[in-house]
Amino acid sequence: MLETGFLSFGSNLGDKEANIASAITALSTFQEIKDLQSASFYNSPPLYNTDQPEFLNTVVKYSTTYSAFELFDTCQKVESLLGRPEKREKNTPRSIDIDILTYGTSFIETEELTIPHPDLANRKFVLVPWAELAPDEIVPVYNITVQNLLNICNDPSIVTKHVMEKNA
Ligand code: PH2
Ligand code: MG
Ligand code: MG
Repeated sequence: MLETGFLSFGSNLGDKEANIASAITALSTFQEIKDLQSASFYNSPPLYNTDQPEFLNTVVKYSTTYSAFELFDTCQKVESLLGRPEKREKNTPRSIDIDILTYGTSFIETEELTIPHPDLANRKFVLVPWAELAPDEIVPVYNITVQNLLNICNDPSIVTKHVMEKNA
């Protein structure tokens, strides 16, 4: 079955733009993953541990024949491919972070994976690019649109559109 959902990408180590672009390209090489569609990239101040470099973030729409767990494994594979070590202190700089925001209308709660992403409603760095891509998408569990989640989000972060340095 083909499922549709959204992924969140973040990088705050090395060539952030290249890291996110390479991660999207790497995911697109799996035949089980189709129709990747990215929002613009955005600069955002680090949430939680503020003593680390600024992030680059985006959100990508996907279709996949993978189960949520297969998709999760594949995202982790791509993270390690792009030089992210398996063991790392929480909330320290990373070359790439790929999080599953939604997987169809699924609600999944296990030790290793929670979908929808438990923090999505508290993060402007997720909601701003997501609202650019799919403002009218109803977010499962919250049952309101991405734009409405952004409107009521109390994260004070200033998230700004990134000016691309390179031509793809
Ligand atoms: N990711 C985190 C913690 N804080 N802040 C920003 N701006 N962007 C992120 O991607 C991010 C963060 C943990 O995954
Ligand atoms: Mg994350
Ligand atoms: Mg992650």
